[in-house]
Amino acid sequence: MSGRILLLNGPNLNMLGLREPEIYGEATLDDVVALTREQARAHGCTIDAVQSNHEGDLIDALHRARGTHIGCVLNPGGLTHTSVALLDAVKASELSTVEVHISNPHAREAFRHHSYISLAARAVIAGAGIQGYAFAVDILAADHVSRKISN
Ligand code: DHK
Repeated sequence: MSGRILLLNGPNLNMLGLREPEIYGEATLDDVVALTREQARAHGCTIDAVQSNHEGDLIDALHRARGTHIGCVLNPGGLTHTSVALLDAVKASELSTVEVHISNPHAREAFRHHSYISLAARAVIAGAGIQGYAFAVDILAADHVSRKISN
């Protein structure tokens, strides 16, 4: 079951493994990409991985993936809680998007409890550590199979 999945990581996720390991763990962004690729491969899918600390780059990546990818695994980092523009880009991309958080934002500061992105998310996975990225791939791949069967 082939299909391209966009793996999009936002601000500060390039610092995984170094940054607040008691919250985000010791795995690096390379580990996240490798895990996500492995899970995608098990479903016959491929991953295009993008990380940026710049909102506009994330928006551009979503626009580029419109019509070419079966879905997006998105950890928007801090933009989760602030960015209407990123929400609009998720909608404009028409990509089925699974929002992933390594930590559980609901168990943290109040400003992390609201997500703009969730308004457009197919699903939200939070607090499962980096394994959440693999679960997100499972959801997108399963949806892709269902769509193929019903078409
Ligand atoms: C990552 C961040 O960088 C934070 O700004 C979010 C999210 C939580 C995570 O848990 O992956 O609040």
